[in-house]
Amino acid sequence: MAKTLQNLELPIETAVLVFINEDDSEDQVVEDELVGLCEAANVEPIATIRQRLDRPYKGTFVGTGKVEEIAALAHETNADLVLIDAEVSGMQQRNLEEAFKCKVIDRTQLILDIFARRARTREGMLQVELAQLTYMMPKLMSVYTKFERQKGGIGMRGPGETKLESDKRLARDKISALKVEIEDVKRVRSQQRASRRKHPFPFASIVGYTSAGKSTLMNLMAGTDFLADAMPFATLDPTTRKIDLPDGYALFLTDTVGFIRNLPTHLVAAFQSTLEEVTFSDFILHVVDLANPAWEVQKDAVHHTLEILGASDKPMITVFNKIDMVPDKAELTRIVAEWPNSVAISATTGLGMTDLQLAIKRQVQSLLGTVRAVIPYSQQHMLQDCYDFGRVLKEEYRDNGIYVEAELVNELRQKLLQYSVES
Ligand SMILES: Nc1nc2c(ncn2[C@@H]2O[C@H](COP(=O)(O)OP(=O)(O)OP(=O)(O)O)[C@@H](O)[C@H]2O)c(=O)[nH]1
Ligand SMILES: [Mg+2]
Repeated sequence: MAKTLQNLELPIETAVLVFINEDDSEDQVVEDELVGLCEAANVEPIATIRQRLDRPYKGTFVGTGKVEEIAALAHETNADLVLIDAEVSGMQQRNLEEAFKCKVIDRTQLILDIFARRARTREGMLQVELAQLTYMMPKLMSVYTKFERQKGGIGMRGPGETKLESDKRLARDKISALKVEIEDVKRVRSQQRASRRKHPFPFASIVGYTSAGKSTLMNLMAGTDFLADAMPFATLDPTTRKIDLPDGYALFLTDTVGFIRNLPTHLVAAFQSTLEEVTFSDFILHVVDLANPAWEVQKDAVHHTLEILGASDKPMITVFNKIDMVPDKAELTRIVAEWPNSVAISATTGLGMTDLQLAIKRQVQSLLGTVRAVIPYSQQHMLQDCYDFGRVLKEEYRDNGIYVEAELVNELRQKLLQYSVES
């Protein structure tokens, strides 16, 4: 059954890492990323091996020669596990475990394990468990199919098969139960969102590749002290804060879980409730770690994930971060010029923050519309709403009510439309 670890200090496990990437120019980046993931999961890499694959082998994922090579290396180093930097099927995993005589873990399992360690809220834990079970289901299926094929006949129900059947049913029941619980949590979140919507400031979400600096930026803008750490997936649960901008503008900003490449779609789907904040945003701040040599690949991975979430057509400000670590200033200028609606900042030194605030202000302004209305004296509280939740440009006491000219977000604008006048 799926485990939901929390604050559990597990011993360090040693691992042989198996890299699969085709493009040798990416070797270092791919390697660094997996080593980072290992560190976050208490796994110590003790040897690495590489296989260039056009297509995985059906039974063992890697080729026969490679299976022997890895088995020898695992034996020699006395590794606790072999970590494959790809998604392997249940059947492949089992065949490899038999060959290596040790545990085999794939990239998705490793990431899920990190998520499980990071989960702090009920919602986070429920989602991790759902993701783990959803991930396990096809593996259970493949075990079952293999058994079935081996036995071949009708009425040959062995104990192993019965156990698998009941495992499958248990997993399926648990998945349904988790989905119901997550629906509950989602309802609470949607109530919170609705109550925030009563304060009609625009909503924005910070998205980006893991470790891009999202939480560091959130902390700088909101004056908060959320965990920001070099470890991947430091943030799992979303947090929202109100941010005040110069000239009386404001917005709600949400910091959320980081993205990573090669994340299976169903895994993204399991985190739908956390990532829902992104889909409800009026616009997106996409933080890109410009100091990472693979920033373009990471950027594409984020765009791809946004597509899966159905959030790719939202207005976006691209925030190139960590420019304190980018020595080539001409390159920086070129990149910002090349990408529409982008700014360059350092979330640790505060460099470029004025540009970012200006870009956000422009985005907020574009979501606001000007209203001219005469509010009846009996509805005076609406004038206060305009002050609290918008920008009042003009106010005049007239015989039939208070004339206001204000910049407001759509929700509040709608309420005032009934009293609107030409001037
Ligand atoms: N040099 C430098 N380091 C930065 C900058 N912004 C963030 N960092 C560092 O990058 C690491 C990751 O920062 P986080 O803010 O945790 O990144 P994140 O995007 O929230 O990461 P996850 O929540 O794990 O997805 C931390 O060690 C930060 O101190 C920056 O502008 N310059
Ligand atoms: Mg974070």
